[in-house]
Amino acid sequence: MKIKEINVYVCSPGRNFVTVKVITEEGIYGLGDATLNGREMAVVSYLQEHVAPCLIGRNAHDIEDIWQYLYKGVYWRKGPVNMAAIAAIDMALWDIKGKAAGLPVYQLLGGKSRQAVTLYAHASGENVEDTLDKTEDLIKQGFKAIRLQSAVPGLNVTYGVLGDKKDYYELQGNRPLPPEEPWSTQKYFNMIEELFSKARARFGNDVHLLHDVHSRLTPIESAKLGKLLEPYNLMFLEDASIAENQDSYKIIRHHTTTPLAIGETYNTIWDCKDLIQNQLIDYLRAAATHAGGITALRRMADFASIYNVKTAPHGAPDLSPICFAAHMHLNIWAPNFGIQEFVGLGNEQSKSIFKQSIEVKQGMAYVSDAPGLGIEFDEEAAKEFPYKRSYLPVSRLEDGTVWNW
Ligand code: GCO
Ligand code: MG
Repeated sequence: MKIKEINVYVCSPGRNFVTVKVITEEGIYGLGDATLNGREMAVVSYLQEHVAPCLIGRNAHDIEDIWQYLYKGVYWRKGPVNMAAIAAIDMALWDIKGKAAGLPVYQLLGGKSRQAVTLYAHASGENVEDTLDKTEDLIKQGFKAIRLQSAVPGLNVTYGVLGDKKDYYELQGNRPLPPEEPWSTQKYFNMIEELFSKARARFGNDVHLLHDVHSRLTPIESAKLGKLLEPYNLMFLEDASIAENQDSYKIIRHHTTTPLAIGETYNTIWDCKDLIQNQLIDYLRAAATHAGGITALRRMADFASIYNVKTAPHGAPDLSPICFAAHMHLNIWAPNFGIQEFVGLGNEQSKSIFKQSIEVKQGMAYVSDAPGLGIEFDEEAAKEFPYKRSYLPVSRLEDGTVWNW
């Protein structure tokens, strides 16, 4: 089954998505997501100029060989641009293989380990009470796990909080230059315990609670936070600290039994090998789009499984519905799947472009038996929403020092 053509599309139904379509001589095609938020066009050009020409005429069934060819074969390994490009091609090839076999991708991975995928939703509020009200709404909708974020009093903007924007699409829709946002660890610590103590008092112990620190703390501060939140029994604390130095998580681990999750920016297993092998984390949040696709995530999940680390794929709105579909197939298969982050199936514009076959009921997601990834991409609809340059914010401490966003 020879690859005949590879097309790359960028559309912006509220925010930018990079989509790859690999077409075979037989007419079977596959779709992949190559979205790298704030750096989209670098991946587009990498794919068009450097990847696509090498793949024309190759056998679309050779998923592993093509992965290795694009990873080992180019000499320049790793990196977010490179790995997003490999990821998109890889997803598209799994989509093709599934369509050719008449099977959903999860069947090719080994079949179902569970009937449905547990999701965690986001409650992000202007203050503690607002976050708790939103949590209550989500519990009423049937969600069993909820990530709580609240604006930090004294800071005019806080990560994850919508302000006057109606959704995450509007939040990032129009940022032709990176906005700057303040950070104060002290102000954050003044708010955070109240959020979780009030949540447990109001909702009891049955609902899973989670929290994303977004890498704002140093390891010893994360250790302190983990200890402080232990009584509130979090499912996990996400991105407590940056782990470029993977050993630094020993400091956090040494002090707290609060479970730790990390990995949404990781591009390869090498970013988290020590974290996993030394059992310094509990959940791996790597995303198919940023870590080399289904082939790479499957390998990471298997490696993690022998160290009791579960998977919890990134599910932010800057991953396209194609990535979400890829995650669903991995999630339904992976014996060590933990939980999937969920921010909805997209806004109306994105739903007009990406036709998802996943169903969400009572906080659980169900994958369909459609062959391949089970998602369609409407090229004509995509043309109505052209690319718009847009950036993630930059974070600064109150004295002006650049900090981790
Ligand atoms: C999450 C993430 C996102 C990121 C975003 C950056 O846990 O969902 O932290 O909200 O900020 O994906 O591009
Ligand atoms: Mg996160």
